[in-house]
Amino acid sequence: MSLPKAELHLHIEGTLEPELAFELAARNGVELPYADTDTLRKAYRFEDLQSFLNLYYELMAVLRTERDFEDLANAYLARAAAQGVRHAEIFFDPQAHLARGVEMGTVVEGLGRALEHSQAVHGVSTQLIMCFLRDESAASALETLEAAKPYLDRIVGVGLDSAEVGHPPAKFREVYEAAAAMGLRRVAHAGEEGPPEYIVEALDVLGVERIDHGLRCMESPTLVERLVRDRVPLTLCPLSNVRLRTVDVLGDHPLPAMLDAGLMCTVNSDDPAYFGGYAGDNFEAVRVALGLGEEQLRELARNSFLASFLEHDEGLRAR
Ligand code: ES4
Ligand code: ZN
Repeated sequence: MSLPKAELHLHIEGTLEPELAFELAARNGVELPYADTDTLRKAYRFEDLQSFLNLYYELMAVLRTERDFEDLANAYLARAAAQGVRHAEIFFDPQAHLARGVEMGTVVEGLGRALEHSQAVHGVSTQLIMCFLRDESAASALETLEAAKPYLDRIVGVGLDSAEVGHPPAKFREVYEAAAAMGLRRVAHAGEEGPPEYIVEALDVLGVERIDHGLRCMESPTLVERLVRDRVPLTLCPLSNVRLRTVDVLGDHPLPAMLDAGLMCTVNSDDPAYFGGYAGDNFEAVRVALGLGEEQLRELARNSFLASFLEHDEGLRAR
């Protein structure tokens, strides 16, 4: 599906395909506990968010050098471009790398090398969003923000990801206040596995401009009303929801009901190497499984540019 679109919910570490994982493992002398790419791909069966995160963090062991991060981002951008992505706001998880002794500079400079030439090479404009791991402490998030200071010219905003339940947004009030004071934009995962109250907290306490996932807002009519009134964008990831069993089958996904309710929905790929598809694959999957028409698909694509952090005139150009 090559409708021009922006991708607003994409974890760069979640674009690590098995083939590249083995290539980087060999290059870095890292031993992977899987015989080959087929065996690894067979491990991509998840019970819930945590069972996915375990593998996601395990495979990061192969990412060690600037060149690794550059190769990872280039591979993603080529695939995204082929599926109509014109602009990508890319999440990365520095704490997961710092914990392995990989410095902030290695990650940001490596990704930056790919992103710098992305417009010319792939026809995709890009921005970086640094995520805090919500199952780590607020103090660790603050240290991470501090470590990012030399690289702020390359980072448009902050996000919040990893295991949601038991880690409400309010835990990160201070670090989000600091990020806002530094001129960073704010988003957060909320309402993926966590309750609607986490969405409210992300808006009220963290001051986020978009909600990543936000699926469970549908359990609260008053929250839906607020999200519609304030045009708060939701970055939905349909194939991710099925793979992580938030939704039983794609045909049961609430996207059509969400559009009917007037919510500002976008469709994104989350961790495409793990969940069975890139941005265009997600568009195509919802078109087929949910019977979305041309007008709804165009609305989703238009929303993606409107909800992006591009300036209005840049957004029109990317489209
Ligand atoms: C994630 Cl799907 C999802 N949810 C929360 N945190 C994540 N990190 C990478 N993918
Ligand atoms: Zn995500």
